[in-house]
Amino acid sequence: LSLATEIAGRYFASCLMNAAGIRCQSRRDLDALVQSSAGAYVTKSATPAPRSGNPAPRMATFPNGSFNSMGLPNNGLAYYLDYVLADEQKRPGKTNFLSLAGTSLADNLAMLHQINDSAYTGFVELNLSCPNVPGHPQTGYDFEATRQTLEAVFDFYQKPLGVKLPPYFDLAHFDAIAAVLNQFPLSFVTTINSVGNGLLVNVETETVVIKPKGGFGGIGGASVKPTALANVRALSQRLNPAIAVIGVGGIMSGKDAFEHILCGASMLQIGTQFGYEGVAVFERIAKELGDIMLLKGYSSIDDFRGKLKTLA
Ligand code: RRO
Repeated sequence: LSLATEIAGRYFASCLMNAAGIRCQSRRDLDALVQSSAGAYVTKSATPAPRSGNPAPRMATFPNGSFNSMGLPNNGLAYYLDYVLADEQKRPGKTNFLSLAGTSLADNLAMLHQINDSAYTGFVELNLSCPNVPGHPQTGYDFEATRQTLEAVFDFYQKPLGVKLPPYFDLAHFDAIAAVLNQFPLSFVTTINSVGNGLLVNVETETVVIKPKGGFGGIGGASVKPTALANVRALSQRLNPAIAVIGVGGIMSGKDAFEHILCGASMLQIGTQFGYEGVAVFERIAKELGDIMLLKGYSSIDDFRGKLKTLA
């Protein structure tokens, strides 16, 4: 039985990894991921210079999920690029993901030039979906801005790159974003980022629960799984088969992982539950997913990936 997968010709011994943003900001966090049974890691979304992010409190949990308005705190591109370059020296042939989230097209292009000119051989996950930087709408909800971004990127960028998308909620929007993405040589899309701009209310204090943006924040965890599955499925059905779909959203168990793969995911990212459980989550979910596959007689994820059936 194997949980191995492949994206853009790169092999991964496990299809489980972290989701950008959770426990991947510091070298210490990344070292723990390297030591774990995750098939790869992704670094916290980087901007050209370090950022401290939004004022605290900026994160909360609720019974069925997580809630954040971190505001892109990160140690700057040089920190993460140094880390992945050193890791590629130590472990040649292992592919990981460098996440970028410039707050302007110019910032994204400047970072991609730096990476293009470096020795880095891994993947870039270009985040077009941060919901939490005041005054910066999510690029992924603007189809023309997304097209212009990718046009400018692929005009010079030579290494494997994918995009992190916000959740879409209308079939017309799935058609529109897929039509844009299919025009470019993307290696993958990662779907979904947080369900943006939700609101939690504290009845006792009659207040919001986080400080930034008047209390609005991105929702993750169990409550977003149906939205995540719909996005994985709808994009898998519409994208050129050379573009792998990475599923993220509400994966807390092997059963959730199995559902994402049935909907078409080639790799699975774990965010909220990784935050709660730490690196032990990768072994637990691998075991649970393996047990389901064994019961069903599947020996690899390709045996059932994308094979979700509809009702007659
Ligand atoms: O740092 C954040 O506030 C953040 C980012 Br960049 C993102 O892409 N998704 C999210 O939920 N939070």
